[in-house]
Amino acid sequence: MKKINKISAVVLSLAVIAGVLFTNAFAAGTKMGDVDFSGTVDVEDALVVLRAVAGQDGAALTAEQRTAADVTYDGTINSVDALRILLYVSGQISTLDAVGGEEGDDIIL
Ligand SMILES: [Ca+2]
Repeated sequence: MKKINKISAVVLSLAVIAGVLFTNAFAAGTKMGDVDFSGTVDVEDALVVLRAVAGQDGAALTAEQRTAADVTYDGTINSVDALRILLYVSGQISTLDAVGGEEGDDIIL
């Protein structure tokens, strides 16, 4: 019985470590706005968002893409996210980081 408990403790510990490593890797590897994971934020990322918003066949976003696409940080993906990506690409705004305020507030572009 003690051996089973030790094995269970080791397995649980490994699972926790793996979970932490995976979470950190995801956070470090996700660049906000880089929806197609090309390594840069460009017009194509806005198009990927717009295609998904328009419901084009095969254009649905994965969970990781949705994380990268939600540059308005409101929990939904819509054309405003694409617009904010375009404003960033064109230099109209300098960052895609969170813009402050409370969740659900209107986004100040
Ligand atoms: Ca990209």
